[in-house]
Amino acid sequence: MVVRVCIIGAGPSGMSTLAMFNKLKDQGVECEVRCFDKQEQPGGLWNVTWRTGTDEFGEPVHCSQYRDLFSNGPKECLEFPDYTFDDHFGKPILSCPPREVLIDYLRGYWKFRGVKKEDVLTRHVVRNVSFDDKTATFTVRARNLVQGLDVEQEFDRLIVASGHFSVPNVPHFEGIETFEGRAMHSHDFRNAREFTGKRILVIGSSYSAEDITLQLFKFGAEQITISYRTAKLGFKWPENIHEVPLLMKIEGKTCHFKDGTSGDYDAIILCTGYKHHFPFMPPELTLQNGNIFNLPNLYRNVQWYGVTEGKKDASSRLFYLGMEDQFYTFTMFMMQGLWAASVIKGIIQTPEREECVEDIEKRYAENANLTDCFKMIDSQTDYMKQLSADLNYTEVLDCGELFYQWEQNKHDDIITYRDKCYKSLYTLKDSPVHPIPWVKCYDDSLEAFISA
Ligand code: NA7
Repeated sequence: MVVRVCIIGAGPSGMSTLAMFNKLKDQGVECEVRCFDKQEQPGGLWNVTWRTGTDEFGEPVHCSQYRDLFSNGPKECLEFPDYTFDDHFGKPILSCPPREVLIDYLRGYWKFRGVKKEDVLTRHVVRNVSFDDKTATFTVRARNLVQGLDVEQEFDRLIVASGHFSVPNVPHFEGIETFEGRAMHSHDFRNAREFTGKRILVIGSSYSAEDITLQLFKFGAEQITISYRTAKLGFKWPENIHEVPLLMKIEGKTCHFKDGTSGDYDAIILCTGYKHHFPFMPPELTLQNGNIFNLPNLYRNVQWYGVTEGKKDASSRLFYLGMEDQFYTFTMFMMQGLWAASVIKGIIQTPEREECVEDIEKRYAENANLTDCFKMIDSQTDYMKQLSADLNYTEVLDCGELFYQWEQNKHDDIITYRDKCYKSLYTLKDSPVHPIPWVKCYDDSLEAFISA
């Protein structure tokens, strides 16, 4: 019997899973894999567009990236053991490359693993999924956006890999309706040049707030204030950047903060994160959580068990990929894809439900201990080791030390941390140094970066 597998989403997670099904093609049960994606080409968030709001088909724009985005972590922390950056580019490249370099590398990896264009039905948006308890099958209905027609197909397994950094979390602040400037979410941020010479209020204190602040600084914003809810980012900022407690109220152009201070701004950028959002899934099979490391209802953060209120099982046949908060990225998605493919093909066995549920609950409770970035790094490193152990995977994937170095470099100097070099786990070579420091590097093209 051939197992029919559906993957929703052709970003780094979905494409890695296709790659891993290829890798395992001669092992275990035969599978027929179909992947749907609403965008014009695979790549998920790594496809950038100028569009915001809705796309040319009236669908919500997936993109949350922007022009001039350079990796905010070393490429050595996301390098595939079986296909290094040196393999792809034919020479050593710098540690924090721009977006185009990273998507080019991903494309190279997918090709290396034999994923073909026709493996993904692009411009197909999944509208509805239902699960039949009796037959343990999923019915997936997708709209062919180009032809305006629906396709419906039955599957034995479902892998949801549609991402969770695409649907913005947009809190309300008193007076924002009458703010006399531009108010927007980071999801719609495309080009820092729009803010040159302006006074900007950034709300939030995580990666989007940090990187958008740096982009604004690089492109000459006059003044940037970062307003945090829980904790400061705490870097040594240049003098025109400072951090204040949470925004309480807006009057005209004036923003009032929790510590009693206030200031006038030309724009407010909400860097307040994203939502798990799967409108095509039945509610009882829908993952709903904030951006945390150990997710509820998912064994190994991947295989669904309907444990929490209102949820139900899907005969262990439903998988979510790439839905946790992340230090590890491409390699973690690859390992999750390998894990899911190995379970589906019967190459590895998972424990009985009771043991899986116990493990999910234990890991979920551990979120409370993840109180600083080093604990988070250690926890996700342990998770990678756990996946490796399940799969008997012997390549080294432990980037704990690299992440520690990276955190240290950021805290030493947030403006220059991207100019540092890191050693590849696989080639054991240090990356070269960029001839132009990141803060002065205005050409983010692949060509410019590779020839630098
Ligand atoms: P994150 O990492 O999920 O962070 C969301 C931030 O938004 C975090 O600092 C939150 O503060 C803040 N937040 C959320 N709701 C509010 C309200 N109501 N008021 C003030 N602040 C709020 O999302 P990012 O977009 O920064 O990063 C997403 C991914 O993009 C990241 O993993 C990288 O891979 C790139 P809190 O700390 O919870 O108080």
